[in-house]
Amino acid sequence: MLKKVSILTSMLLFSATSALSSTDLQKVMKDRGLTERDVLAAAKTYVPTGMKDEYYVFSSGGQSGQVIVYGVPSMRILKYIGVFTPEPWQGYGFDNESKKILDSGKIRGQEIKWGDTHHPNFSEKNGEFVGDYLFINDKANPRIAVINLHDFETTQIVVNPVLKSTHGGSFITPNTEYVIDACQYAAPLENDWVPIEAYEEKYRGGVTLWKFDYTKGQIDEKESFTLELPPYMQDLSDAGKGPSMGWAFTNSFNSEMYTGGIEKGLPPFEAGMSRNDTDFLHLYNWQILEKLAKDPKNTKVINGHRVVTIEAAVKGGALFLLPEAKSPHGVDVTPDGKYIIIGGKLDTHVTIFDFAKIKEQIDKKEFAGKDSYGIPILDFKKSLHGQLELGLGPLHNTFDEKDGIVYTSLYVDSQVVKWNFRDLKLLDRVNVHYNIGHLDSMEGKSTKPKGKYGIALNKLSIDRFLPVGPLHPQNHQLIDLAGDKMELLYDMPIGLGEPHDVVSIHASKIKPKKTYDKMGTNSRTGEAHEGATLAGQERVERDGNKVKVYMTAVRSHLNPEHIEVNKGDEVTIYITNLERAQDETHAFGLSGLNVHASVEPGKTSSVTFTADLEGVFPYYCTEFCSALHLEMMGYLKVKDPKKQYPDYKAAKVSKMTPEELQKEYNKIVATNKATDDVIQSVVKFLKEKGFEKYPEVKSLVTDALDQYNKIPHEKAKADEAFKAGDMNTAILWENQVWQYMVKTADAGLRAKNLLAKELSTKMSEKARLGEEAYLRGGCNGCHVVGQVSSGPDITGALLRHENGEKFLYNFILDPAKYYSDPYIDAMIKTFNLRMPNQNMKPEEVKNIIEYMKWIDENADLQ
Ligand code: RUQ
Ligand code: CUA
Repeated sequence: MLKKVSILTSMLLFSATSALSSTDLQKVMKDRGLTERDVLAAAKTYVPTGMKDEYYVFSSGGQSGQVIVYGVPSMRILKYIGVFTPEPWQGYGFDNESKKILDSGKIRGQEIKWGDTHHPNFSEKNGEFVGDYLFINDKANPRIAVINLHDFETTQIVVNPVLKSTHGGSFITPNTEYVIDACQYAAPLENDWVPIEAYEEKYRGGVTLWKFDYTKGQIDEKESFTLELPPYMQDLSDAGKGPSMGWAFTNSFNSEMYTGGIEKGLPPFEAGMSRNDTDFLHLYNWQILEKLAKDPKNTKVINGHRVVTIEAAVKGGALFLLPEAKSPHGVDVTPDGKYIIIGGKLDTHVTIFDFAKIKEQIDKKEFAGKDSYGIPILDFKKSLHGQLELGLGPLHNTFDEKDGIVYTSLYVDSQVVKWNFRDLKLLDRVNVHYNIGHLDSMEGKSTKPKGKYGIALNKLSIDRFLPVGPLHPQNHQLIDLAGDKMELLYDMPIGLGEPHDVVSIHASKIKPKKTYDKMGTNSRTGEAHEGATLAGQERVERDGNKVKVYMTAVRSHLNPEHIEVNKGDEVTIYITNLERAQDETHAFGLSGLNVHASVEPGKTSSVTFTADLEGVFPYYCTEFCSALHLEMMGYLKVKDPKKQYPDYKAAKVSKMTPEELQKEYNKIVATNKATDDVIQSVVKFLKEKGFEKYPEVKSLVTDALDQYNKIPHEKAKADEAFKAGDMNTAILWENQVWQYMVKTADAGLRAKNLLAKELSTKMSEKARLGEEAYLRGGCNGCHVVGQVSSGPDITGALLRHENGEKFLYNFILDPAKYYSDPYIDAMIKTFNLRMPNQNMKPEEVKNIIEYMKWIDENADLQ
């Protein structure tokens, strides 16, 4: 028995197409065991084919050292960006340009092959997100990376010169002045050996303030500096804004300065570090520190890097401590910059500090005391806005568009709690699965949060997905934040590392390039590549044992196709992708030599290797770029100059009689003529419709013409061979002419379709449903739009009969009734076929007629 159609289901159905009956939906629900709530959640997250998501989410890829990009609400993964580790698809870590970036992430000369990416953050203006750059930190190997969001490529990695591990990064000041990266595990700032007994004296924490040059899109290492801090094990950070602009906040979890020693029978770190009731929030003013850092009196230079001493920072009024509940974790400044919310792993409360109260104590120099390093300690009670009991293990916070609303993750309770940070009222809670760390609402960490959707980053997924062995994926859950009550919508397994944190941004704020505008761009620098090679400039240059190959890639060949080098040569291959059409990526893979590069349209990539093995190594384009992609290949031949090789005759083509050759020649010449006719008709269409006004169409046409303009050159070679009586060579060159024609036609037809799409009138909803019904009914089996096939062309069909609309309506509903109508009878005789009854519903037929009207409207675009 089917369940009674409830109001919700019938509402859903009411707005659905007439073709979808209530029984269809109910049957699916029943077969798949879905509740109404499930169906509603699906409707909220489903993004139909061809439609796009509203938000981008950038997630850290955890130990993969990458960044994962996905869309909300669909949770569809869009890209993995190679950051701290090689990513073969993108050639990241394989081509010279990206190797240079990865090499700058070496630590004391040591190559690091993994990362522990933690906190991604966008560039900001007035605390609002700007989709120009993304920053991300590596906790394990203290590094910060800059990703350019105009092509989603990593363009810089900097290594922290003094801290040995960092966690509180990468947090951005409101106008992207600085990227903040705070220490995690205290260690000597120098690279020396220091016994643990000297912990208080010699081990140090710190916060590095990386200066960002916005126009260059680069961290300026020389202008960057570190604030020395006590070895309190600093943790997360956040930058002040509005009234707290200029300040930044970092908490810590080892005010005890406990040093562990489980192997010596001492209580472990965890026992000693959670002994005190309070730890310290560090408050520091980067605007003052920036000035202090300019005076050598205030700094010591360690490993070539300026470190502002604790003493100088205290003296300059730039550093304070504030007790916070023991073992805190997240610290988040509210969007208005007025409050600072602290989560405590071992506390059931969140603590909310009022910045105005903090500032008052600082201004009046009223302190509760000093720590053993001389840093003034502010009064806990006097700084407090309030505390609120939320549940077990509050960690992180994210904000809503509605004033005062904040969402907090509860690690131990596996919940998200909604509350108000102004009046400290608890509003709602929802269970998540399981053990949530960070969470994010849309643009929730900016000064203008959008709320709407939330993402829970759950550390454990336990039983939520098909099992894949003892190492489980993590679970990102999508939560609907739009209403008063939070609703869990969707589970997404993340099978790549432990993603710690995400940031989200409205899709309209990210404007990536579709291709590189300047042919021969070095994508990592954005400048012209030294090895940029245009069509006709392909060559091999040799200088001693250094061989440079200037190669181009265009559908569907690499040029050159044969490279001969000697054993021991150092070979550099520059590959330029000459395409201008978007998504026409080529790639260069060399078998057996660990060489790979991805070359997007307009880009030049280079690879360098020593040819120390003799042999024949095929290379090919690794992206399925075109019908003749498999033919996009070549050979690298490495010869040992010390060896003698036998002589071989060039491969002979099969022995054909002169008559057979002539026949083949005639055939290919005729094919070329026919193909050229198609090309000319496309060209005529494009010109008549003014293709130049549409940039994307224009770039396709430029690509097509590039291919077409190669034809006379090859044709001349064919004609010359023909004249000389070398039929075989003439046929080969005619075939190459055909190759260029096919590619011209391919790009030309794509341009034509794109232009037709640009110019065609918008389809009404009814016409769209009509097209659906037309395809579903299999009408396209006999009728082709714009062409007579096994049935008449449907273009103009409405005009071919008096009172055509009404006539067709009745005819489609019951064709047999009209078989003897003189017009239909004539059609039946012409096509020797009768149109069968497709059992269409009246509504569907009406829609099909709307679709046919749309076809007629756009008939000149066919
Ligand atoms: S931290 S799960 Cu490494 Cu951002 Cu709190
Ligand atoms: Cu180019 Cu495959």
